[in-house]
Amino acid sequence: MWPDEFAKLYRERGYWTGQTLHDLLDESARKHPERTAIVDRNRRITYGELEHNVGRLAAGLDELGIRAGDRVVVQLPNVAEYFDVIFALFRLGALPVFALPAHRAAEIGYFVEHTEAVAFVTTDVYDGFDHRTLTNRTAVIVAGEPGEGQVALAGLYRDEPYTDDGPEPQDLAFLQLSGGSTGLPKLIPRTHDDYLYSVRASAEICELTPESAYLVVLPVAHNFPMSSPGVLGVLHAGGTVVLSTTPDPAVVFPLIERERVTIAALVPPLALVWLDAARSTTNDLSSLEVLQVGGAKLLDTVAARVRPTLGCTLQQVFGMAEGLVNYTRLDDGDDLILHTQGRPISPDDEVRVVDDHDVPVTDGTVGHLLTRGPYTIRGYWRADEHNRVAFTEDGFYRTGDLVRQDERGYLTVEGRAKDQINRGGEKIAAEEIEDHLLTHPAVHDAAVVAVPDPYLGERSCAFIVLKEGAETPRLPHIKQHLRDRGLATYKIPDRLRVVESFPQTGVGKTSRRELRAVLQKLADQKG
Ligand code: AMP
Ligand code: DBH
Repeated sequence: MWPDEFAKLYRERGYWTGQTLHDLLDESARKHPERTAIVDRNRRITYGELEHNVGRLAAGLDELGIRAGDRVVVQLPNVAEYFDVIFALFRLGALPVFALPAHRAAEIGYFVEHTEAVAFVTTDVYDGFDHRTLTNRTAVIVAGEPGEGQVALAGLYRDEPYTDDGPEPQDLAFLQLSGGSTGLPKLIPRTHDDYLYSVRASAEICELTPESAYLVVLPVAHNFPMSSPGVLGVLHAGGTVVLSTTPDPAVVFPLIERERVTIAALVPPLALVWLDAARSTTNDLSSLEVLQVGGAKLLDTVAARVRPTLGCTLQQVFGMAEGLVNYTRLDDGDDLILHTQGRPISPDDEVRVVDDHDVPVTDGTVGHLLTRGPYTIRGYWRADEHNRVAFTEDGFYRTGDLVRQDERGYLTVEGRAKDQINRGGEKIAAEEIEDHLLTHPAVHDAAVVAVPDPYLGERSCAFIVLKEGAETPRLPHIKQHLRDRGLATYKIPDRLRVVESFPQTGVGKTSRRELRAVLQKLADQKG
């Protein structure tokens, strides 16, 4: 949490306004109850209906025994019920823990145990996978057909809404996930006050209005489509959230035409797919005003195709669930929009670009990005040891990104110093995968690095050293071993390479980081 003098400053400057996330919905429902808040593949829901359903569901969740401060792991695809669930939890002051649909038993089990969750809210079968089987360590609430001993979400809506007091604005609102770089995923504690500031300021930067229609194709619980300005920004502005369970242009382009979508958020690989498909589409995409691209570095050559092909403004978004979000502004010139990842939301976002010894570098020089500010966390949830390395003593978050800052304050991402693979916006912590690989009986040692990929930007490559005398396992078996351990599919290494031994990386104790750097070169050479 922020030291008192910072909290005081952020309130004085009007960033923290003393609102909760539930107040955001309340306010919009009061202002325009008849406007459409959510459209999904089955339903259209007005602000008035959403508010009403949230109150009724909060009453049912309260009856189940869910209390303020309790953690509830939420894993839902892009469906309207997601909004009932998260706002009902906000209403109670219970904390959603935002899992992604791609997560499997390894991740969900960890979230449930680490957060001591009182419930897991999920779907029945989605994308061919049965989510009801992911954990039996807590109460399972299913949006759909529940399994034995599980609770149907649909049965939890009471006639009368919940009326007790809600949480305080300075309270934690939820736990968001970090892509991370160490063994186990870290959880990011965000307060109502700090998150709402980033949402309101983002809605303004992106010029959202009640006429805005925002298309969600990325997983709705991810921090980018949630808050930059995301679904919360749209609900704050009184616009319409249009949910799609697929990013496929064959489905989504007709949806853009039908709903007159004005703004959409993509990761770079999807931007490429859309740009290619747009050349031959018969759909009318002329309602699109802004295409946001973020989550991973967008190539200049792809950036340059957005306006000519889609006829809309590109907005680059460089953000992180830990806080800091940078945007190119809609009226910036092409020099900024095509070649930078934007500048911070807030005049009080403090950005430091430093060398390996934390000494600031001069403008235009590449260095490590450190940041602190009114919506950037001061520590991960229950992770004291990790926090000592992930934050400076004076509270700056070490992003692990290598950036350049120009004299106007705009940032360009030049690389990364953290042990992470950014697979088209999906982050993979090298150490987490290595730890899983080491559980295979034939594996003596493992190191996971990124390899360049023309479509995803990066893919993952695992180098393994076999145990002496171990029979060489077939590589598909090793991948299967990781799947059997319940690892999300995007974390399964794209490539596996068996090597005799790992290179020596200097004197004394082998540094994992140096080792990965050496293997990275090997991977780059051989492609
Ligand atoms: P996370 O901390 O898991 O929320 O992931 C945030 C990270 O994603 C950042 O620290 C960057 O490494 C990466 N990232 C997000 N947006 C961009 C972008 N526009 N360009 C390059 N990297 C990005
Ligand atoms: O990658 C991210 O985590 C991200 C990207 C853009 C993010 O959290 C955000 C905007 O808010």
